[in-house]
This record gives sequence, C-alpha cells and structure tokens, in this order.
Amino acid sequence: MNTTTGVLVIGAGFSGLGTAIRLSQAGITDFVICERAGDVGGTWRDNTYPGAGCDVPSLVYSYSFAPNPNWSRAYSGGAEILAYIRHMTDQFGLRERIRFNTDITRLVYDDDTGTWTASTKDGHTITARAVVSAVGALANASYPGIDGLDTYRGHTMLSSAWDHSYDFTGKHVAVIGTGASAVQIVPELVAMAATVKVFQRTPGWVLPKANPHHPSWLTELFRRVPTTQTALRQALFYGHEAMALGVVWDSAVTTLLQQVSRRYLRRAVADPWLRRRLTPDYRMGCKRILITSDYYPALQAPNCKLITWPIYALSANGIRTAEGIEHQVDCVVFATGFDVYNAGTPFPISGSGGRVLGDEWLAGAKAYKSVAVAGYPNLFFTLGPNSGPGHNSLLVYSEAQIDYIVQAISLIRRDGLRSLEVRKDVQEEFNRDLQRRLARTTWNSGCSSWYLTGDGFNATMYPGFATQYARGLATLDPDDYLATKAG
Ligand code: N01
Repeated sequence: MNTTTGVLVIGAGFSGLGTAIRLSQAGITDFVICERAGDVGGTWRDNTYPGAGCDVPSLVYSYSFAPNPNWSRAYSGGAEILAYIRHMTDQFGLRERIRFNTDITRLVYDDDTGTWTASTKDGHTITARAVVSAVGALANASYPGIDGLDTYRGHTMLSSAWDHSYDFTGKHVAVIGTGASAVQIVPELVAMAATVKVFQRTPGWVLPKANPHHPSWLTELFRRVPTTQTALRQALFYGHEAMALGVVWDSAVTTLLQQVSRRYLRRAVADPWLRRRLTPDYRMGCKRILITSDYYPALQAPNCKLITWPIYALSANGIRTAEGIEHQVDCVVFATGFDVYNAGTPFPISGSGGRVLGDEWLAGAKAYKSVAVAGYPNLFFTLGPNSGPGHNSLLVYSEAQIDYIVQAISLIRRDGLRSLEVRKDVQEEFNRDLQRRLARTTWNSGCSSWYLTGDGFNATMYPGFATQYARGLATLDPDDYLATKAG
C-alpha cells in the first residue's frame, strides 16, 4: 500500500513531536508521523532503568511552546518526562497522526518528481514532498565488543532495554560502564541487590546535583502567572550558557570547575585509594560531565565495589579481568552507551542522482547547520550532525532546528518548489569553519568519547553557545539553497 503526504516525520520522540506541533502551528497539516515503536517518547520511552532521570533542569529540558507548570522537582525523573511527552502528544492532537509500529527501512529520492519514498519494514511505502528525520542520536544500544559475551550463562541487560521482570533481590550484579546512565543505575542497584561490582574503564568528572522539589506555591505561581515560569527558564538557560566557558573550551573556568569537582570528591569519598581511581586524567568537559550526588555514596556502600582492572573477557559465570580474577555474578548490566550515527545513517538514504548518504558520511557525518545536506533535497534532520551541547538543554537546539525546518518547508509550499537543496559550497564552508572551531574545544582535546568517530572526527557537538547556535538557525537564508520550481 502506498500513502502520499506533504511531509513525512520519522520518529515520535521529542523532536518528531515538536516538529509536528510547529508544522501544525504554521498551518501545515498534511503530515504523517511514523514511529517504529508502539508508543511516543523515544529515548524516554526506552530508558526505563531504575534511577533514570535528566541531568538538565526540567524547566529548560522542555519545549518553550509546551510549558509544563507541574514539574515536581528541579530535575525530573524519566517517568515524569515521558508523561510530559505523552501529555504533549494528546494536548496537540497528534496521537491519531502517528503510525505506530512503522519502521522506516529506506528513503529514496526521485529527481523527476522531487519527492521522497520511504519503505517500511512491513512492505508499505509513503511518498512525501519533504521528510524530517527525527530518529534521535541515542536510539540504538547494543552490547559492546567484549570477548566471551556469548559464553556468559547468567542474565544480561542493556541500560536502555531494562528487564523489569528480573528480580535483583539477593543477586550478585556487575555493571559495566560509568557514564551518565551508569551513575544513575548504580545507586538503585546497590539498594536492591546483594552485591554490585562496578567495572570502570575511565572515570568521569562528577558535580553534585541538588534536586529540590517544587513547592506547591511555585507550581501555583507558574499556573497563574506563566511569565514567572518563562523568567525562571531563561535564568536557568543563561546559567547553563555560562557553563559553556568551562565545558566547551578549555579555560580558567574549566580549571575552576575541576577544582569544584575535586573538592566534592574529597568531601564525598574518604578512602584515598578510591579517590585516586575516581580522579580523571583528562580535562573536564571532554567527556560528558556526570551530575549526581548519589553515585559516590553508592560506590562506598558495603555491598558495592569499584573494579578498575580492564575487562579481559566474559566467562560462563561472570567477568574476567586482566589480572586473572574471575568475578562471578548472576547478572551483568551493560551501561556501555549507544550506537551513535556519527558515521553513517540509521537506514539507507538514497538522494539526488542515486547518491548514498551512508557512503558520504562514512568518515563522519556532515550537514549544513546540522539540518540539511547537499544532494538530499527536501530532507531535513533534527539532532543531526554537530547539534549536541555539552552544557545546556538539547531541547533548545532541537527547537531551533524545528523552527528552521518549518521555515524551509513553508518556503517549498509557498513558492510551489519541486526541490530545495542546500548549496554544496555553502555546506562545505560551514563545515570548514565548524571543524576549525571544534579543534579548539575540550571534546577534541584527547580523550575518547562517543562524540568522536574512531578516527577522532567530531560529528556530534556544536562548538559554541546555545544562543549562538539558535541565532544561526533563526532565519533561513534562501541564498544558501538551490530552489527548483515544480512543473
Ligand atoms: O553511555 P556512555 P551512557 N568495556 O557512552 C563504558 C545521554 N544520557 O549510556 O568512558 C568497558 O556515556 C565507557 O567507558 P569509556 C548523555 O548524552 C543522558 O552512560 O569509554 N567499558 C563508559 O563508561 C550521555 O552522554 C542522561 O572508557 C566500556 C560507558 O561504558 C549518553 O546518553 C542520562 C566498554 C558508556 O558511557 C550516553 O550515556 C543518561 C567496554 N567494552 C544518558 N564500552 C540525562 O540525564 C563502553 N564502556 C539527560
């Protein structure tokens, strides 16, 4: 069966839903949203591990066009964020616009008609003038390449595909990884399991997180005088913007933040041996900063142990480390991150003249303003290449992208265009400048992280302030694009 629509939005996570809302508000209503799962929510639907929450305050980690006065605390838990996303879906009448359980497997552009045809896993096709790929950067997790993975006979689970049927009571558990997910999981497991061994490859810089409840008078104030919520959101936004000075660039502020983190480590961890193992040897900001007040206390619980010997292999009964010890465990939790599309595409995308985006992005993804790619007309990305912040809310970036994309689609429709394609020279100049600026950031300062490809190319982060990023996307300049009239 083939469906024809004006705009195909792929993904019903934050960015896909936000795109649909802003398209509707711009009067563009002939769109279809395809979602491979059976519910909205993207990463917040999938990451239901105990302790899942956001390390950015909810007042900024939400859309300005869908304010929520009811956040229960400064940093909300995953369930509350998912409830917000579901509420937004219903509030803007999007649920009936979503085709759930529809997995897009291929996108092909037709130069003659200026349309894209998407194929779905169950054999249908959808043809659209414009496509917005809102599949999310952290949508797929997989087991890491550790030897002996298939020989282990105990239970395994990924942080992003939590097995809620597994009872941890009385169990001996290993957690591999010490990133943003692991530091939220470990305190919960320590409270549930008999023992927890945390396998650390690289320690992260940790800053404490105060997470006060919103008192009822504040919620009431937000409801009655919405501008107070907007004002607090702005204050939080600019507070985070200031962090860029120490997180994005290696500066005196970085040194200051490192001192704050070291002082917190000294206060929170009594044992000097453990402190040494938890002290990073790279500049703060290079990897994502860990915001938590629960992790260090959990590591020092009597039933928890930090293991810093490299993992050699998984064995039938547990994990073997390089010094020859076998740690026997009932369950291994992999908090080892995601398959990030910084070199490739989530599904094959064939553009103008049959060019293949996966081939062009093999050495690292590149786009114009992270949204458009030369050779792929009428196709737009949210959270595309170099759109990630290290210091502020991702949703501010997403919102800027969405509004830019809505401008592009409005232009296609207003001028009756067959195609709107970013100029190759404009994209190349943009990326030359971007990579020049990235070379001076802490992300490119020598540590390894999911921000970089294996070759050290940074296809994920934006080297600047969120304000700068949003300003760059505020107005679409038609001169940056090649427009072809229909007919
Ligand atoms: O994944 P990660 P994550 N053997 O890639 C280790 C977002 N997020 O799921 O550092 C041993 O950061 C790896 O070690 P190393 C956020 O953007 C947001 O925790 O590579 N260890 C590391 O410790 C975040 O950045 C929130 O040496 C192995 C860990 O596994 C992103 O998701 C909350 C290994 C992976 O850390 C990913 O975070 C949670 C191996 N073979 C997540 N392979 C918010 O609060 C990997 N590791 C918004």
